[in-house]
Amino acid sequence: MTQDDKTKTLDIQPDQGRRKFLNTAALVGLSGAGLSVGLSACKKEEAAAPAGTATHAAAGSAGGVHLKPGELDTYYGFWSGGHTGDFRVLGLPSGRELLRVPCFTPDALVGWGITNESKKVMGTKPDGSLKYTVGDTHHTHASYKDGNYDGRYAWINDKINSRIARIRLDYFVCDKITELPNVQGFHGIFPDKRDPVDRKINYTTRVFCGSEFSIPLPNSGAGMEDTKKYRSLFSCVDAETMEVRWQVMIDGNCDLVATSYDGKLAATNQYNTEMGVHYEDMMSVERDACAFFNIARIEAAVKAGKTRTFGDSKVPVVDGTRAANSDPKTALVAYVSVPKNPHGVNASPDGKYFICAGKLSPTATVIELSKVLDWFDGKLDNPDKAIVAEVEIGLGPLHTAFDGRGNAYTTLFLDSQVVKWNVDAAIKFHGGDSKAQYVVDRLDVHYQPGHINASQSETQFADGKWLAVGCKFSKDRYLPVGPMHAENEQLIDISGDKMVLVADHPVRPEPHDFIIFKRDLLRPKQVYSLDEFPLAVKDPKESGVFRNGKKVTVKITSQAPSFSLREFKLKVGDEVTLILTNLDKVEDLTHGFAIPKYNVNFIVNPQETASVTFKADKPGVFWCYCTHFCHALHLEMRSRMIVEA
Ligand code: CUK
Ligand code: CUA
Ligand code: CA
Repeated sequence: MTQDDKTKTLDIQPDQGRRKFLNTAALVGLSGAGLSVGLSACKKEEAAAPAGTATHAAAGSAGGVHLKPGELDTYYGFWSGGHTGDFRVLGLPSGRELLRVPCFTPDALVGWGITNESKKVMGTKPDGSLKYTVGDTHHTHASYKDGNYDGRYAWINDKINSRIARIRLDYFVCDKITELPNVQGFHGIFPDKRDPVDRKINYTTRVFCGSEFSIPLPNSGAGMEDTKKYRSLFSCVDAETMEVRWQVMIDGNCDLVATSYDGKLAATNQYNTEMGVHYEDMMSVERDACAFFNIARIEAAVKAGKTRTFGDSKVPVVDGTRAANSDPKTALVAYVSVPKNPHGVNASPDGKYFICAGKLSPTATVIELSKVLDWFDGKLDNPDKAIVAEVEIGLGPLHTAFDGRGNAYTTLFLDSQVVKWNVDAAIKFHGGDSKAQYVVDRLDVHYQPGHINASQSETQFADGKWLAVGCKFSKDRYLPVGPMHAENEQLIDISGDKMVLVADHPVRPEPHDFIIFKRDLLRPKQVYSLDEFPLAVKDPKESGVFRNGKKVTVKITSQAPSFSLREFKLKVGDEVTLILTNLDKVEDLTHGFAIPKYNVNFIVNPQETASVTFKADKPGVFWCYCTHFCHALHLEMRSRMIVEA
């Protein structure tokens, strides 16, 4: 042990006290949630598998996390930003943040929410202002082909205003946002992996969206006290058009979403089958559910017109409630019962199982997908018989990742641990083999982990190298910077039998979910194509001020270190649309365009075009300047906007 490691061990000591304190506090908060059972159960197990205390002293074989200057990461990580409303790109294993892609909320760096192009994607009110300026991103997943990521798109949810955004992965920009009708609290999201009927379609064509909060349908002021009639809809969005194809009305709520590799099933875990409106109502029964959607049957029902609509929405809605789906031969939805207030449903990379984490139950439930299909085929009399394991793993299980070697890794929020457990052994244990040791390892994390994911875990090519854990509390892990703490994304080497904690990465609050995949699955473009932009000013000679009464169009190009117009003249009262094309073709040569006192700033990347519209309401001279350092004469790169009274 080196001196450094000793210090590290000493540093860890005080955290034991904090760990206990927070656990006790959390347990008191949840008294009556049936957790005492879990506590004693876990104590027993700890003797067999003591909590991991490994530090970086015992590195596994996945490789170092410290990259030398100039070295590139071997994995991409896509992270949600939480209520910053963005999508983030990290390099792994270094943990370096490479990019934030603004989606739902304005971003001052690129001018998202300022340019006309971004406002069109975000959505505007009749007066041209943004419809929404807040967002809350939780879950991001990418498009599939042949069971692996194909590098076309990623999608991300906005929980606050129930919007889904698509990110084009050639340019890493958000190109479409759709607001889901008649839902609130859009939370879980997952693309399908192939078509359930047309077997030639072996790639993503649909994205499924769960809605966490139940509301009156339609939510237009009637029936607000009749809470038993509140409903949630499960939505299917077309991956290409981004239009909502159909929705399913269900009993209970949706939380997270998973999809099967054969395209036949999607599922959402439900923590509020009680359909309660207060938290004590939501945790009043011992078992909730995981609802399985039979995609082919739902699409057939939509085609056959067995649908209805709510309010102004034209989206067809099929009936997925329990009462309408008791006959397996015609059912669109199967409700598999799982313990109390589950959180997280994750598909194993072998395509066989979905795993629901218990949250208020110290268990994980393993559901075999072929058996769910058997129920739909009338070969199984009860969908609950698709449960092949339900085993205790620790307190507050939330999300699960996989290593492709048969092991699952589940976050334990209350225990502040990750538990590694073997799925086959859990199935054996559940089947009566009391000697089956399914818990393989436990590791302390810092602290209160939520999401977890492993490299390639959400594909059929899970490679079992890296595990990242999103810890909701960082407490003493970083220099204090006042009351708000960074979140702590921890990196764990899972290439060996024991998990080894190798790095802490601070992140700005507050990401939830993320995915990690090999870098060669993406080939982003470094320069735009002028043809992407209908308004492109393709030649500096096209620049100028074009007047049509009060409507004025200003066309400008940029080529370091100058703008094509050294000055341009406007009159007070003009309604101005300014179009800027960056004609530089050199990689990384970005220009900015700021107009003082007019609240305008945006960037144009190589060969990109962007436009802004504003009213010339102040007379004077305004030095429009380049905000993005581009050249030795960057400071001199300006254009004089002259507004005449
Ligand atoms: S939820 Cu955040 S830790 Cu929105 Cu995915 Cu589980
Ligand atoms: Cu152009 Cu700085
Ligand atoms: Ca419940």
